[in-house]
Amino acid sequence: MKNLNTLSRTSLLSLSALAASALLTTSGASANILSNPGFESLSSTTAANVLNNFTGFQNVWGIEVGNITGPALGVTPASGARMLGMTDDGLTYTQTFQAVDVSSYSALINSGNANVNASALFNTNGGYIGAFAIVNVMFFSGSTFGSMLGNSGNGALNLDANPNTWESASVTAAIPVNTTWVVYQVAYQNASIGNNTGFVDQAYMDITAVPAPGALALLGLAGITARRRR
Ligand SMILES: [Ca+2]
Ligand SMILES: [Ca+2]
Repeated sequence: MKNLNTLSRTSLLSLSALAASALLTTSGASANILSNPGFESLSSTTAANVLNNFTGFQNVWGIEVGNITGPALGVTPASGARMLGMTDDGLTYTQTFQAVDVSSYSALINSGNANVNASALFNTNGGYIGAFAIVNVMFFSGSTFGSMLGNSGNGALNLDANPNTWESASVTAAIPVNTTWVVYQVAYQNASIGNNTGFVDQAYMDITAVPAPGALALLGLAGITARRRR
C-alpha cells in the first residue's frame, strides 16, 4: 500500500512537472513566421497568385492593388525604410495576403492547443477619421483555397486622422485541428479610405501553445491529493 502511494505521488509529481513545463513553454518567446514582415524587400506578387497557388507563392506578399513604398503622401514607415501602401480596388476591401506552410507545427496544432496571434500597424494619409482596417488569418487543411477550415475572425480598428501616428490591430484565435496552411491578411475597407492610401507596416504572426485544460486539471488534482495525505 505504501509503495502504491509512493508510485502515485511520483506520477502526480511528474504530471505536475509536465503541466508546469507546458505553462513555461506558453510564456516563452515566440517568433514571427511571416516573411518580409516590415516590407523592407520590394519582393511581391499578386493577390490572385497567392490565393490560387499557396505552394508556388508562399512566403511572399500578394498585393491586390498597391505597392511596397518608401515614405509617401506625408506618411513615414513605422520602421525601416519601406511600408505597404494599398489603394481602393473598386470593390469592398483592398487586401494583401501571405500564405505560410505551418505543417511543421502539426503536432501542436493537431493536439488542439495551438493559437495563432496576428497583428499589424496601420495608418493613412487622408485625415479621414474612422478608416477601417483589419488583420485576419485563414486556416486550410491543404495547399488550396478550397480546403479552408475557417478563419480567426477580424482584428479590426478604426484609424485616427493623424498620418504621423500608427495604430495597431491584432487578433488571437484557436487554430483548427488539421490546419497545414494559413493565409495572413491585412485589408482596408474601401469606403473608409476613399481616395487615400491605406498603409501597413510591422506585420506579425506567430503560433503558440495554450495550456491544455487537462494539464491545469491535473495540477489541481495533485494539489487535492497532497492535501488529503496530510
Ligand atoms: Ca518597414
Ligand atoms: Ca494615424
